[in-house]
Amino acid sequence: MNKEFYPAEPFRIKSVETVKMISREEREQVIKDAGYNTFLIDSEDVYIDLLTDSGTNAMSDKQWAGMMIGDEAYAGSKNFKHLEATVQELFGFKHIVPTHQGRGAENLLSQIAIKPGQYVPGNMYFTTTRYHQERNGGIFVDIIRSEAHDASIDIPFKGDIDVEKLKNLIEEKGAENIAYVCLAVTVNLAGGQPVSMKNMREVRELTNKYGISVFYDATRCVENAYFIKEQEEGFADKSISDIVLEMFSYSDGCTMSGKKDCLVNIGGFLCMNDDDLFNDAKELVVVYEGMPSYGGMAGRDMEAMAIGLRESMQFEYIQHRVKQVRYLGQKLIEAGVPIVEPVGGHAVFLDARRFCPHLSQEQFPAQSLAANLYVESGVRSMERGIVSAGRDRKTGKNHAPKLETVRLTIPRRVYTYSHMDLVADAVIKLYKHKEDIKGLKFVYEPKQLRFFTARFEEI
Ligand code: PM9
Repeated sequence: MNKEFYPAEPFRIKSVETVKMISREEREQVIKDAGYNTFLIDSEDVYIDLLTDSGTNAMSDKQWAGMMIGDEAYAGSKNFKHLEATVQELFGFKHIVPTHQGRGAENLLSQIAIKPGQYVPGNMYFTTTRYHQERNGGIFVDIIRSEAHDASIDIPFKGDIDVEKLKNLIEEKGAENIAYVCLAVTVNLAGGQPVSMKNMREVRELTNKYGISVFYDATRCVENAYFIKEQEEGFADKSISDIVLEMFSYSDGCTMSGKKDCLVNIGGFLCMNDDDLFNDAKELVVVYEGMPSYGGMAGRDMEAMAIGLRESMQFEYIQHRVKQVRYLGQKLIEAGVPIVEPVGGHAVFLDARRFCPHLSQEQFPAQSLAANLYVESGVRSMERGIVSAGRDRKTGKNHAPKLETVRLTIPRRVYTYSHMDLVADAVIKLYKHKEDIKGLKFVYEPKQLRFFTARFEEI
């Protein structure tokens, strides 16, 4: 193992959940019954669940205590006031509109800020984000730096926007035809790659010149802030919350899936500074989510979110979080397993192109690799490649992303380094007989966000 310092868990365990491993024969049956889609496996049949870091967080004793002071009034909940004040203080935005989760916020923002035919440039797509942009007539354009599409290039801040690409797009299409810039911190599908503060400043400077808004996808903003503190010059002595505040000062608002960096199991919100946009969002939130003082969340959920967001900014927590993920990645790198480098904030991404060179992308190598890892070890992961990318709305052709990956996503405060060792051993074992991994074909392909419920069989 390399010399990097891996801190012990900065918490002790107060409540436990027993997990069990079913037999290999049972796992073979389970994956067949699930149509080779790890989303369709029952949680009880999973040993270590690395499907996602979304809503899988362990809450603290203080958050659980907060749940008991939920104010479940239909309107004007005091927990909303607490959440609102916390987000205003930590993110610096004027307005907050609560939603049931991140995609609820994406739905609202896309409806109020995109006119049909307008472009929405972003640093790589995210599934639900692009879905709502396109559903509202937006045209997504990927303007992430080119290196982000190459799994093996190990450089810091691989999530940065290519400012030249953004400038060219604005000049070619005209500023009035850009709805807003969508800047994700960190970039999930690039491997959880962070964006530098320098890049955020540059994007702000450029968009200010043209009068274009910038909305962040803030889902993993605290993880992004940790990378800035660790790797960007001038930030080593700054607190995580000061860095987060500066990050958002270069934007006009954000969408947030609270299920990640807010350390809760459900919830989200939309933020903005503009009063008119806030009014539009409030008019719409009652249609899709609920009153502007709960937006699909219970009072107790909002209380837990307010407490969790503050906890997430503690240095000891976020340092352990990012380094635990890095520990798993480092073990795989040292064993020669191909992964997306550098290791990002929330997950280790196996590079299925190099893991399964005997399969073409049309044979869904990442989908099959995830299914095989489950059979091998009871570890559940997720495909993030051609299946997740879906089809082009106009041409009906498959998007074929350069990154064809399997994501080993680490839930927050849930697993220990021993679990990481177990996962690494399972992946390394599978890599030794990777030629046995067969290709897949669709037997059921949903029209929307197909990766969630698609079914496959072996070729
Ligand atoms: N991310 C994830 O597992 C859960 C849904 S896809 C399996 O990574 C970003 C960057 C996300 C994200 C969800 C959402 C949507 C927006 N942006 O799931 O609706 O990673 O709360 O958030 C998932 P919600």
